[in-house]
Amino acid sequence: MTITKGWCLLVFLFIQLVVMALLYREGKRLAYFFDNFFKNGSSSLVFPNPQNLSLPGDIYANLRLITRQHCPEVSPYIRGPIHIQFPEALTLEEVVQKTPNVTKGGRYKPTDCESTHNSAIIIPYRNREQHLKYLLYYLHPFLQRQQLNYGIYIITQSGDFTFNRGKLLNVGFKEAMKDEDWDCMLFHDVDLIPEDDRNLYTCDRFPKHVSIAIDKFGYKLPYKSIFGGVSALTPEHYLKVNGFPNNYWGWGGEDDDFAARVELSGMMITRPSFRHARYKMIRHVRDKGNGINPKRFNLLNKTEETWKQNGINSVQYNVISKELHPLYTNITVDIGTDKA
Ligand code: BGN
Repeated sequence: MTITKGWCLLVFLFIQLVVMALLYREGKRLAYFFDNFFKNGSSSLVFPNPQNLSLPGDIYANLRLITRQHCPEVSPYIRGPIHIQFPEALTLEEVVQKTPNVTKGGRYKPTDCESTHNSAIIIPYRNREQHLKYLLYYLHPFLQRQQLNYGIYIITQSGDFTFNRGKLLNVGFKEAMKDEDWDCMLFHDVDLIPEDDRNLYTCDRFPKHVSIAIDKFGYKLPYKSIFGGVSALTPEHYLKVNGFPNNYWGWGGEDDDFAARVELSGMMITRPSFRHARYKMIRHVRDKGNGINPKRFNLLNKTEETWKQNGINSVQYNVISKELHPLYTNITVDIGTDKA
């Protein structure tokens, strides 16, 4: 009896010793694991392929697979200035070949970490194949080096009626938001190629004017309140300004109206660094079907009275097709004419 009690005590003490030794040895690794787990939160839980798990092997390797790290605040792939050229012989098929990792519809997610940014690029479009080819060629690697989750949407105006950039952007916003919970929308002209990947395609606290230094304008703002080219807004910003006006047919003014809406809704426009937000504009003659809009001055005079009724809350259109191309999603849309 006494011997049994003594043995029990001895075994108990031995087990305690082993547990303490294990805890001491493993403590740091456990602390590191839980630290990361709580920092990353449950949103970074991923479900790995069971075949990759080594059971009953190293529990830490398995835990690392399950809790994927968030991408770092500053991407290690950012390089700075990009040398832009427009090789005439380049074809869209070659651009597709040179752009691996993009999934159908022009989507991408970093493979080595969990991105905290979901950016949709919305490009109003009609008959600009050459420009689109160059933009895709430079934009995909640019966005991937920034470690973003992203999708590229081309919003194509059907028919021959005068182009309407603002209305197409409203369509782009609505249609892209049906696909995914994007947290930043980049409204992007097809002829602007970013020249430096430190120009982050993410959103700020207020609407951001991004294309502030364009070669065509000597890398300076042509006027202080300009808001055209490339802008970045969260869905909340976009709804707050009621999107773009739907009734600017032809070139000019819709971006100035958009800038006025930012002010009228009590926000301000932010701008990135002039050193980073540099663009090359692809030279072209003015398109047929996008003549200067003579009504733009009159329309701009009325923004204050009209902005709350005319915008994302009143846009009407018919989607003709939605095609998932290898490098972009193309939404072709009938947006009517200025009569209807
Ligand atoms: C402005 C246009 C913008 C255009 C920029 C840059 C107008 C409205 C009359 C004040 N605005 O003059 O739409 O983005 O030039 O090209 O024409």
